Amino acid sequence: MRFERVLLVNPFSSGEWRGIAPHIGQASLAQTLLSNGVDYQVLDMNLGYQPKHLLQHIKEYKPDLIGMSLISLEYKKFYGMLSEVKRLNPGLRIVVGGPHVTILKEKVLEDCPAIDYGVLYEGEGTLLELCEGNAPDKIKGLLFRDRNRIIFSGNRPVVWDLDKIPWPRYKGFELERYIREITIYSSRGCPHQCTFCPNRIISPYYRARTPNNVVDEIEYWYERGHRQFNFDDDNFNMVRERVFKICDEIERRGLKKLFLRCSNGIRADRTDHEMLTRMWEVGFRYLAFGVDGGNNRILGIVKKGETIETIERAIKIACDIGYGVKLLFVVGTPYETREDVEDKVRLSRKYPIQEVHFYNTIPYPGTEIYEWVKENKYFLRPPENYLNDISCLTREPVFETPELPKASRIELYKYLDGVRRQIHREALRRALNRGKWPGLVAGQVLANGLVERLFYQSALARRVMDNLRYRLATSR
Ligand code: B12
Ligand code: SF4
Repeated sequence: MRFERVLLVNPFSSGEWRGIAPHIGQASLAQTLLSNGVDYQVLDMNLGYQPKHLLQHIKEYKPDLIGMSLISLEYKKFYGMLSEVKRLNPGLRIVVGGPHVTILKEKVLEDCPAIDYGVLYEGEGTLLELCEGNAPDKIKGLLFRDRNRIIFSGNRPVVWDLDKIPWPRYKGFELERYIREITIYSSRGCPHQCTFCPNRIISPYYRARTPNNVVDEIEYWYERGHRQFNFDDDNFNMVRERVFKICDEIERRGLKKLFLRCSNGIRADRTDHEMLTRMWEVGFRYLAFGVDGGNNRILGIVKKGETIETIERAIKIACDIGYGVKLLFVVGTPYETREDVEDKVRLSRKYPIQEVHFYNTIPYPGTEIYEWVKENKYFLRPPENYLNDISCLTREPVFETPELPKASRIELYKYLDGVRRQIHREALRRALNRGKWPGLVAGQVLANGLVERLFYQSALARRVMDNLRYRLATSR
């Protein structure tokens, strides 16, 4: 069966990330469809669309395939949405992809009879072959139904040359409704094996686009007036040489007044003074570090593969150069004690950082932590429930340990929220002292929960914030 009209849907619509940036996975799928002449439209429910808008869109566009991206959070709601779509449009085929499907596999089609196909891992090639009308059993990476059975066609070969996947031009996306920052995914995957991280299942092979290809994307948007870019890679600085080459290429092409961020976390052990100085020269101003442990005991237990000394050195270099620095910690991992958590707090207070996040640890199926919690019967709620309604930002623990029982965890998260607010206030005070008020207001609004949520409800407010942030970053 060929598919000629595809409606790509991002159903996720709650929380503080609302309407910030288009879904990169969907943008990448869209570009592959566009490059191969398959008609598509996009509905990003993160922009405030409701299920009734989805049904209306289906009525007007008359797609023959719905392509929905699924993360685990709120998956039951999305299953309900798809069931309603199918009930009203029985002939319409539904394909789903994304981390939820890659992690739970057949279970997704078992639990939601409305879904016809599931795509595991990266979906560009699989979706295209599906649209081209290939037999499902010949399309690698596909889950499909054969009478009453759910069949997996087998893993698809890894795409080692990422330059072969066209980067997104966002045709059909309401790009003007998001902040003006363009998200760049310059590499995929991560070779590390942190025990809490689902990336080892979702995206275990590290591959990188060539510097030319990455800077082509930046230049394309630069010519259209964009100056802000966020590298959302799992591991942007994995290959040192590549980072330098990207910087050289940005400079060679004369792309000036850029504001570049790495908000998803770079590896401290791949960072050095020379690299961060070079990155600063071409416009990088904001870096996040996935720290996760506050001392070597916990770093060892979570298999972070780096020491606290290395991490501290990287944070210090970044702060000394002048970067806005964000630290990311998972809290409550196995064997972690209250004193270990205090080490995280001490580390966060030791350097003039701009932001910190203390995440609730969520055991995702397939991770080492998940197996450990399961074996020890430490779950406070069954995974099928917490995967649906608890995220790393939620302050409800989903498992406990002898070192940190449920009550201590709840109290701890409250305490850490206070520490977080304090650190942000401190950053605000420092910025005020330096006379950096416009940017610091922007930074703080971005960093503080309530104001942040209020602002993200409004496209106009987002635009104002965006401008302030850019002015600060480029004034240094
Ligand atoms: C960048 C990122 C973000 C960015 C998104 C930026 C953007 N513009 O898209 C921000 C910061 C906003 C974000 C927010 C959140 N994120 Co996030 N994020 C990521 C991250 C690091 C990369 C995702 C990405 O862009 N990958 C690159 C693209 C190309 O891949 P992709 O999106 O996976 O899409 C490919 C395939 O999945 C597949 N595919 C996807 N959809 C579909 C649909 C169809 C039809 C088909 C055929 C295929 C297909 O094909 C795509 C192309 O190859 C991942 C970790 C990771 N490495 O995956 C976490 C991750 C996806 N996030 C996660 C979570 C939980 C969240 C939040 C809920 C955070 C929270 N509150 O706790 C929010 C929800 C946001 C939302 N509205 O959806 C989890 C999901 C876990 C799970 N099991 O579901 C992950 C895996 C992180 C983690 N380690 O826990 N996130
Ligand atoms: S936490 Fe970071 S370094 Fe560790 S496996 Fe995940 S992406 Fe890689």
